[in-house]
Amino acid sequence: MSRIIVNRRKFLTIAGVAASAIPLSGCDALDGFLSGQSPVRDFLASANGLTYRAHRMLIGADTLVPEFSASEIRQGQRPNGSTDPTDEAYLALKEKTFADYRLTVGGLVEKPLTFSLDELRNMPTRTQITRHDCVEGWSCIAKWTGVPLATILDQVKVKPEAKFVVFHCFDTMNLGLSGAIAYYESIDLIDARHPQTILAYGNNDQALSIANGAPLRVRVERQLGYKMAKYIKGIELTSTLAPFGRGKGGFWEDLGYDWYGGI
Ligand SMILES: Nc1nc2c(c(=O)[nH]1)N[C@H]1C(S)=C(S)[C@@H](COP(=O)(O)O)O[C@H]1N2
Ligand SMILES: [Mo]
Repeated sequence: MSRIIVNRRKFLTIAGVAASAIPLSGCDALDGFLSGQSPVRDFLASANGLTYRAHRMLIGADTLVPEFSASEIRQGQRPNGSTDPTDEAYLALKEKTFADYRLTVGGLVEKPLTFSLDELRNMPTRTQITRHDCVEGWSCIAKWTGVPLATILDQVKVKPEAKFVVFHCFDTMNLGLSGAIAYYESIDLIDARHPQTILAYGNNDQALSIANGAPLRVRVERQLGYKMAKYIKGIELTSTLAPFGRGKGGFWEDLGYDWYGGI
């Protein structure tokens, strides 16, 4: 396989070399971020930020992850995390097989919009067979079908001050400490506009199952599984992650995971 698989530790070593060899100002993709608000600069100065920066320098903004052939799909996508949300709003939609589902897209956009599942299915489609890597140590190759997130972003017209896409989910997690907390995630606009970043409604030639995130989940193929929000209720464009959850950009990030879960 031609893909260079670099584990995170090794990557940080390479990152160190790259960081000394390549002046940061030489990276166009990051210029917008560096000139932006200080939380972004603070993040870039952190260890997690180093991984992010290194990824962005070593791997082009549009570099694709490998795609596989159908014969390499060995099993159904292994469900993980929430697999059967019991939240009221979700159950109401599920009862009508998601006929009333509307994806809301708002925040720093010129044209907030909602989309029904039929509308999403009638938009340009992308199908890809990719490998999902969960931080817990398992991988799974599966076929995903959906609409490129970039297509949605173009329709709502993202304002120039937006830096991140936040995914709000229906499911709440109950780890027993602070009660129910809604799952959420966030990615930057580079990953959001990456050609393989899709809002998936199909998996292995079937409608996306409830266990795998029905009716809509995101695929962010260059990052780890926890970044790929399932049960998406809404999408919000924002310039800062501070107002969401505990401010770290995601449910697991608030509990200590890296915001940039690069593989
Ligand atoms: N809304 C929501 N999204 C989620 C999770 C979750 O619990 N809730 N778990 C994450 C984790 S850790 C993984 S590995 C993948 C699992 O996706 P799958 O069930 O389709 O394998 O979803 C991610 N997205
Ligand atoms: Mo995961």
